[in-house]
This record gives sequence, C-alpha cells and structure tokens, in this order.
Amino acid sequence: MHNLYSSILKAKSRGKKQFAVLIDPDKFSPDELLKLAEESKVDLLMIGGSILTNGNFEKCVETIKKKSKIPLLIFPGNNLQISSKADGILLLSLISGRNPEMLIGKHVIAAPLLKASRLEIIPTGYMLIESGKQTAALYMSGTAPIPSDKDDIAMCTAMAGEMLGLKMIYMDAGSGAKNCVPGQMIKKVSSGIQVPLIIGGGISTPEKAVKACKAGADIIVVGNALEKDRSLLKKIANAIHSF
Ligand code: 1GP
Repeated sequence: MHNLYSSILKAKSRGKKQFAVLIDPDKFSPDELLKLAEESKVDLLMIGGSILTNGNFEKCVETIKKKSKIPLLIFPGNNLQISSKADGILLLSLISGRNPEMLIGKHVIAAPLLKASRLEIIPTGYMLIESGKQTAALYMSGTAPIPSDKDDIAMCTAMAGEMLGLKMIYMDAGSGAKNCVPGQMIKKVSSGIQVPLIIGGGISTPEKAVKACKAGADIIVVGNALEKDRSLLKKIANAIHSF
C-alpha cells in the first residue's frame, strides 16, 4: 500500500513546496538525471508524455525503479501509459476541455487495468492553460485551453473539479511552453480550492519556480528545461525547497 497522496497532503499542511521532475521516456538517459535528482532531494519523479515514439515506457519505468528511491508517478498521455511497476498514477480528467474521451472515455478503458495494478491512483483535475503557442498536449487532446487572462474561469473549473471529488488540480501550460501559468491565475485558483495544486509547463529557471510557489503552487513540475541543461535541476530544487 502506497501513501503518496497522504505525504503530498502532509507536505502541503506544513507549507513545504515539492519538486517533481518529469521524465520523457523518449529522451531519457537514466544515470545522470537520477543521480542528480537523488542528490537534490527531488520529491517526486513523473513519467509520461502526450505522445511516445520509442516504445520503451515500461522499460524506462523499470530502470527508474531500479535506480532510484524517489516515488514514481505516472503522468499518462493516454491509456497505453500504465505500468504496475511505478508507485502511483495521476488519473487525469481534462476538466479544462470538453472532449468526453479525455474527461471519462479513456478512463473507462483503463479502469480494469488500473484495478488489477497495485498503483496508487490519484484522481486529478487537469487544466491546460493558454501559453502563447500550440502545445503537444493541446493538439493531442483536441481541446481548447483556458485563456491565460481568464482567472475566474480557471478558478471555477478547479473548484468544480474539487467538488466532483478530484484530489489534486494540475494547471499545465504544456511542455516547453513559451509562457508559464501566470502567477495571478495560480493565486486565484489556489484561493478557491483546498486540494494540492500542481503547476507545470515552461518552468525553466529557479525564479519562475519560486514565482509559482509564491502564488500558491504546492508542487512544481519541470521536464523540458532539464533535458537542455541538467545543472538547472539542483538550482531549481534548492530554490523550491528553501522557499
Ligand atoms: C508538461 O508540465 C509539464 O506537461 C512540464 O512542462 O516540460 O515545460 O517543464 P515542461
């Protein structure tokens, strides 16, 4: 039995911000990244992507679990990205969109697999935020994002997700986003919900991570920037943990 969600809640109640490193199995070179993540006391590893082309998802999960003690959460781009060898999965419902497949359809297909797995399932309201360019997540999900200046829509969407019983809200500007989720929107959304708030997409400096923490994020996710510059991992981890 895992207790990832309860440790996320515990960190939130203590005001401790958490750092999650997102691993793209297509670009993964394990040793260096995992070593840095361990040294920097990264709180969570996440794995997944809007589209994977190498067919090495399962192997990648296996390698990470062998080489690292950091809890591994699947951040699934679709219902093919399920592996019992991870610790947990964000069961994402794309509540910013109106595509029934991403709200419930894929989940129906995944349900028996998830039931048979030993994964800790964390139902999560996933919200895509407009970020200045078309992102893979937007294109693949066939949905429109929440406009970046519509804080009220974002807040009401997150509140509705919480009322429906979703246990976390993940606001994502999309991988490699030009503009991150605006601080003002994070502030508004975090004021409207009690559940942990995850922020990701385009966070490429310690300053951007701190800005999101200040605005009310509980978990910061970084992927793309670390693929370009591994030395950022420690810097961003320090900035988040000393917040
Ligand atoms: C994307 O939020 C994640 O879904 C991470 O985004 O790759 O831009 O860090 P980046």
